[in-house]
Amino acid sequence: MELGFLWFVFTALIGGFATLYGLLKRANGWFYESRLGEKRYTLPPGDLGWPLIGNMWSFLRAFKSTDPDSFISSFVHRYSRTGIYKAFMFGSPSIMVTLPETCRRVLTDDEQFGPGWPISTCELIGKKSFIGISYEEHKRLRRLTSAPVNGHEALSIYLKYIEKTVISALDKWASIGTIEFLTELRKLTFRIIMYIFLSSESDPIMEALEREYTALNYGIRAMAINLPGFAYHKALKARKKLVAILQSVVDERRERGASSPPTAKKDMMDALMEVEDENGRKLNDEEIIDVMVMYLNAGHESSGHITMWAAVFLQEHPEFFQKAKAEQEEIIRNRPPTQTGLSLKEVKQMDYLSKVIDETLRVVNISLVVFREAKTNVNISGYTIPKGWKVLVWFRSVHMDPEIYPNPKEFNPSRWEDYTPKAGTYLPFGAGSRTCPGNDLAKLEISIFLHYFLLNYQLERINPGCPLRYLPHMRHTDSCLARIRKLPSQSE
Ligand code: HEM
Ligand SMILES: *[C@@H]1O[C@H](CO)[C@@H](O)[C@H](O)[C@H]1NC(C)=O
Ligand SMILES: CC(=O)N[C@H]1CO[C@H](CO)[C@@H](O)[C@@H]1O
Repeated sequence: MELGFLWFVFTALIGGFATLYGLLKRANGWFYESRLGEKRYTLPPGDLGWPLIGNMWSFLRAFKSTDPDSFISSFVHRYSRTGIYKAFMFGSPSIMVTLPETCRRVLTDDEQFGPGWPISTCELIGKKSFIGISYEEHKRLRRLTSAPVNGHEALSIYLKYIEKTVISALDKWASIGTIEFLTELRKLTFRIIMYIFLSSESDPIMEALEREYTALNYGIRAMAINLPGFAYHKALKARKKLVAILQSVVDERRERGASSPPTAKKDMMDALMEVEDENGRKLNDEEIIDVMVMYLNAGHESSGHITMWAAVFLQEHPEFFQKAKAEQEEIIRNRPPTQTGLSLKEVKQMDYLSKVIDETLRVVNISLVVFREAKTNVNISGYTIPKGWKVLVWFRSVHMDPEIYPNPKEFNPSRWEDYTPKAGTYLPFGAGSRTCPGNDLAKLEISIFLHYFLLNYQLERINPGCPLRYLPHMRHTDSCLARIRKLPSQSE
């Protein structure tokens, strides 16, 4: 009797918890889907996870593990290879697209999709940067700002500066001994982008700014918790400092304004301060600063990473290293005796090196995902993307798809020989109207670096813990210690 009652209470409790668990697990789905009416029945497969956190727990767990792709593969396993799934990410109901056709469709359709970065990211990058402004404004500012860094011809102006900076950095590292490789590379790429955008070469300013950017980037990849001690909080503080520094530059230029000779060299900051729209309106300080904050960040962070991985991959694959080096030696051999240093023409002849970089961009998958938002209800392959939902364009799954790239995790530049990727299957710089405007600059920088690295140096990774995986929060790769050794007597 007694026992029977206890047993009853026990099963009731278990049953209660199970029901509560089941209810909670579905609550998020019900909450966001029920308001869609009939459309809810044509949503792609997937699940919206738990209330408030959605699928973020499994996302973060996967990305802290050794197999980040387990996050997407769990969707593929549960719901089959539809390439389009519903989920709840970064605080919003979202649709994730993971196949070439769907990724490309979303990226190239400006009518139906606008930028959709999480509010926390906009707060850090800037509401008046490219991810926060209107379609027309974006188009105008993009035209203005991308010309100076787009196309190899425009870049020939910067080639000499990049070359000089690369040579002296490598030389310095070789004399120091052990360095934090990624940190040093970020400083190098930052110096280059500062020169192009701000004509600045002052070391103290550069180091201070670069430090703030490092904090900013940790914050972009962390949970948006604005409490002391958390990465996001530190990132907001870093942004404030960046804005203050850039504001002082704007102020100084406005003051100098009329007095400077019209022949003085103009950089990106000058261009932004001068531009007017069709109504004669100029950009205000906030707009100028947000665009600069964005460009200076986008313009060094990824390039630094890719350069590091390219060097590491080459060093770890002697056969590719030798092949790439032979190509660079050939370039030097064919050089007219009167020429000093690299020319743009030579960079264009670096066929094999270009494949090494393409392959690095594919494998390293640094830009894992970009965000859009549906402006209307969209029908993609028979599924509805509801108006207002986020769309996560998951490049990484495309680059790691074994049906497109056999043995995808293997670094193998030769896969690019006589191979042109089909539309949408290679997206390291995105696609459509928001394709990375710095893609040529990035490739140029990396090529120049690898040219001198291959010819004269060798890399030695020191701490065995230095991981080969890429984590969205990059502390681990930062501490990748390395030694750059100069090879005895080689041509410069
Ligand atoms: C290897 C290095 C780089 C990689 C992998 C990379 C990747 C990307 C990707 C995937 C996007 C598209 C984002 C989207 O669709 O929302 C993008 C946008 C952008 N990138 Fe890069 N990027 C690199 C280097 C650079 C450099 C050197 C610059 C500076 C000139 C730069 C400036 C930008 C800007 C301003 C945008 C925003 C464009 C827009 O929204 O219209 N990036 N980048
Ligand atoms: C999407 O478009 C296809 C082809 O036009 C159509 O057959 C399908 O019913 C549409 N689906 C939805 C959910 O609107
Ligand atoms: C260099 C690097 O981080 N590559 C990663 C890209 O994604 C694959 C698939 O998960 C990882 O295995 C690689 O380590």
